[in-house]
Order: sequence, then structure tokens, then C-alpha cells
Amino acid sequence: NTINIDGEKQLDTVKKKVEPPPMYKVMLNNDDYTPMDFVIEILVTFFNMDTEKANQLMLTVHYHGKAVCGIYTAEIAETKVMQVNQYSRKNQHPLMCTMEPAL
Ligand code: TYC
Repeated sequence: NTINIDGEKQLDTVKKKVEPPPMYKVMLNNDDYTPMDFVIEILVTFFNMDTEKANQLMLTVHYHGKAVCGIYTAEIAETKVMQVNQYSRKNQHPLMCTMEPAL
């Protein structure tokens, strides 16, 4: 690209690859205190799962320690983590939602 004498950009021969944005896994972590029904409510409310899928994923976390709830762009992943942790604290549960690069 070039800049004209009047400061306007001029699109010409520079080819730019369009890259997909970096993606992040949003995880739920197990703990000994959060009720199973509350975790299911979280998965239905914030991750748009039906109760069958929510129950399955909740049990995966319960038995394996953590599980991926969804994969999102940075901004959406950060919002999910915030919303889930705020809602859990408001209801006085220690449930932890975290994010990590999907690579
Ligand atoms: N382990 C919890 C219990 O036995 C249930 C639970 C599941 C907690 C998933 C957190 O992310 C979680 N009540």
C-alpha cells in the first residue's frame, strides 16, 4: 500500500492474507462443593446446551477434573469466563471457569 501526498491510503498491489482470529477454550473445573444442578444450569444458560448435553459435560468435569465447554474468540471467551464466575460467586458457589489458548 502507499500513502498519497494528501495522506489518504491507496489500496493497490499489496496482498494481505486474511488470518482467522486466535481461539480460546473455555473450561469448567471440578470442585467438591458446587451442586451438580447448578453446574447444569450454568451450561444451559451460558453455553446454550440442552439438559442432556449439560448433564453429560457436568459429569465429565466431575469425573475427570475439567472439560471444554466451548471454543471462542478472545473477547467472547473472556465474557463467558466473567459471566460464569460472577454468577457462581453471586450464588456463593466456588465453581471456577477458566480459558486457555486452543492452539
Ligand atoms: N463435584 C461436584 C459435586 O460432587 C459437581 C461439580 C461438577 C462441580 C462440575 C463443579 O465444574 C463442576 N457436587
